Amino acid sequence: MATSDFIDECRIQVCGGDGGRGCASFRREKFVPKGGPDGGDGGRGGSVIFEGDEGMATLLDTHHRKHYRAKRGDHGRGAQKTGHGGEDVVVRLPLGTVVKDDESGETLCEVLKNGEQWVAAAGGRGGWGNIHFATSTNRTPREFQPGEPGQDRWLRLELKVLADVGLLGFPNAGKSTLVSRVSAAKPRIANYPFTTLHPNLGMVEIGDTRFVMADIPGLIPGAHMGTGLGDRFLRHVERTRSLVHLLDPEPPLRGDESRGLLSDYRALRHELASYSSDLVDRAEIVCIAKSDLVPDEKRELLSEELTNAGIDVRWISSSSGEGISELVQELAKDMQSA
Ligand SMILES: Nc1nc2c(ncn2[C@@H]2O[C@H](COP(=O)(O)OP(=O)(O)OP(=O)(O)O)[C@@H](O)[C@H]2O)c(=O)[nH]1
Ligand SMILES: [Mg+2]
Repeated sequence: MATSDFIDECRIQVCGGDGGRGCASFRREKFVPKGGPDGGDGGRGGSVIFEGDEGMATLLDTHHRKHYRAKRGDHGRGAQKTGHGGEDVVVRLPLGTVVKDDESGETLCEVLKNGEQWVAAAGGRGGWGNIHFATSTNRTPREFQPGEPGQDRWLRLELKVLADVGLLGFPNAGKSTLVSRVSAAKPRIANYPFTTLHPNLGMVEIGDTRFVMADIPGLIPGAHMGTGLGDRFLRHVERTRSLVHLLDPEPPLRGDESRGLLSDYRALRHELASYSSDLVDRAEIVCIAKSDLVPDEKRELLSEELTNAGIDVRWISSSSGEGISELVQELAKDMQSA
């Protein structure tokens, strides 16, 4: 998917159709000069309906087309004919879409299942025809009701991809490389930060177990407040069951004083905690990536500040394969026990 095609936020207007007007008419029969009322009811306006579609991966469609209006109901007619209902408009959305009221920010619905429907804007009820207004004292009522207006509102759509495992790390830590190693996903990989600009999902299969791993763009300090769009990226790992945190040994190896494994780890945990208490409590596996680049004699030096701080780390390399199958097996075990 081209980067510009991945859209995970948009605002749209949804309007249900108005109900049709009720009818005021009287029966006409031979030899009956003044028949009773026979005006039918107006038809119901169509609704705008959201439907989950597992084949969609982005909010691109709703980003381009912002207004959805269902048809109005037909007016009632004589001879007790009810107007036809207006046609519904079905808007298909990717699974994982959160629907919020644009004004209040309140979450109204989460689209999680394929085919699941939700009424985004209800059509208005049709008005009553004059047959409903006949009484013992008024046998020739001329009253009828107008149709009710359809619901009209602005909604905010936010996509949170559905994945079991989320990959976290600073830019360039090797997240995309890992997902490409353990799944068939082919994300862009390059030796500079911010290569990944939108989440990539990879399906990992091991024995009978399958799970989805989400590679997100790299995070930097301030991510929870939106620095580097971090808050938008963190949203995509909110629904995961566990996290894999990749630490990049390259900066400390080349003597970059501003970056160390423990300080990187803490900086990222700080972002998680500031973003959501849920995320910081989620099960996580901490890995030092690119182990093939670290000479044996430097391993202990690099890992000991983490182990001294009580952080359980493992070494992995998407190049040599070290630690990869153990990691995948452990994640699979977590999935089975969940
Ligand atoms: N030697 C070695 N290089 C690796 C390994 N994993 C990743 N790399 C390299 O590290 C660089 C960054 O890899 P990416 O997978 O693009 O990193 P990322 O974390 O997805 O980066 P962003 O998308 O920018 O956040 C690339 O040049 C990779 O080839 C590894 O296990 N060993
Ligand atoms: Mg990447």
